[in-house]
Amino acid sequence: MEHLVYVAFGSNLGDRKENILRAIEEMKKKQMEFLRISTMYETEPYGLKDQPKFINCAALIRTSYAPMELMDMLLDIEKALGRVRNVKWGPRTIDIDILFYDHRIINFVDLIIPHPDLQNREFVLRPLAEIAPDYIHPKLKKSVFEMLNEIEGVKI
Ligand code: PH2
Ligand code: MG
Ligand code: MG
Repeated sequence: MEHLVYVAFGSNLGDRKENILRAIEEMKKKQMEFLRISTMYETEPYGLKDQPKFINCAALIRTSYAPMELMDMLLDIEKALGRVRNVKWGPRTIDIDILFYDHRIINFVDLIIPHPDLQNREFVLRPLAEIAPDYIHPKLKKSVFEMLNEIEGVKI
């Protein structure tokens, strides 16, 4: 079975664009097919503010991995690219998050999909709006475009 999955990339250490491009290459080697990739954006740090600026982008992939399997592979790729986890929300060479997995709602202990904070994150919604403005959040029942407009405070 093939699945459509939206993922978000973030990096704020080292060569940030190169880190994201390398993550994409590693994912391609593991049977994740890229259907769309957004522009890369430089963004102000969200949450923990005292850290370098990020590069963020989003992509749509097609894969046959189950959600947990996919998450494990993405964590392995993060490790292979030198990610060390210490500070929550702190600086990282690469972060790969699953935003949406088909239209499913998943609440495992260590994997929640849709990503639970995506509706509050402009650095996720702006690139996502380039590649999936009409995708409807399966829990909030709002499109990516609507969610982005809400946090921007922009009237349609
Ligand atoms: N990721 C975080 C915390 N803050 N800020 C920006 N701009 N971009 C990120 O990818 C990011 C963040 C934790 O995942
Ligand atoms: Mg993240
Ligand atoms: Mg993550």
